[in-house]
Amino acid sequence: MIWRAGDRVWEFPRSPLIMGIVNVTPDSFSDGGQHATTETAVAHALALASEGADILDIGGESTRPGAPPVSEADELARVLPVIKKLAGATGAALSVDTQKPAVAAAALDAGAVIVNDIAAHRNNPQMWQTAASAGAGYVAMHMQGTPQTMQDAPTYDDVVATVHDFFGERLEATAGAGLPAEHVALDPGLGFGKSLEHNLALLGALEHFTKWQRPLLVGASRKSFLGHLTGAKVADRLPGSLACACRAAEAGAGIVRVHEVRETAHALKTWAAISRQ
Ligand code: 7PJ
Repeated sequence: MIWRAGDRVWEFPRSPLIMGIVNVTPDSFSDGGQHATTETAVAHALALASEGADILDIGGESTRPGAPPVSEADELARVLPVIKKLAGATGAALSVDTQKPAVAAAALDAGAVIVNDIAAHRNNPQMWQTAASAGAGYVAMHMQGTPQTMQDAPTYDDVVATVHDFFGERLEATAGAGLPAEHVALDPGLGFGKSLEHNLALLGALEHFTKWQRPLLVGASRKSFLGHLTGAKVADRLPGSLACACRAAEAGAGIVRVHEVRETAHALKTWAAISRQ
């Protein structure tokens, strides 16, 4: 199985690719906007790359529950300067975390090779066409509701079956928009319209989704369900995040999206050494 993203081609199975999170937002829940300026975001991104990030995921819109939407102009002003500075400055592949086709298009033009679309549930072929015409990689993430409302009372008859069927529908839709499956990665969207039980059920059932023969992206890093499990505040959720990264690796996930790259790389290296026994 391969994943194509611009000039990149990754082969799976392999130890999960590490996607390092670069927030360029003043209100991001987990780092309080400390990387809010272009310079600090670029420096943080380069540090993550040197710690072993294969991919840098650059986002200009906070998607924490209840966060206000950001205008296209503001989002572009946040992410584009960062992507422009990083293009050519790092060997890590650049990903743009956006729900807006225009932001995705500008980011791909500036050197990004992956569109990370947390709104993949919306029927917006424009996003898929944008990724297709750039030959980009595309992450289709499952979300119930919108970031404004998603955690109000998430309910499913069967969360695993729902996400599984969503993946199948999305693979059809993206192919229909001209984006071949080889460009698509699938993400259960932990925390996006999911209770603690839903997140645990999805993490426990990751193998189920390998049926689609596409890399799975798992983003558990620092999420609130880890706080609900352990009582840990956002800054103290690394242990839970690492447990999830190892679980993702065990299930054959292709990509883990994380805040702490160095620690994740060490945990996954250890996991890989054990799993070779
Ligand atoms: C995810 C994401 C995720 C993908 C965020 C946070 C919230 N993109 N963007 N998967 N989460 N693909 O980092 O806690 O889980 S923003």
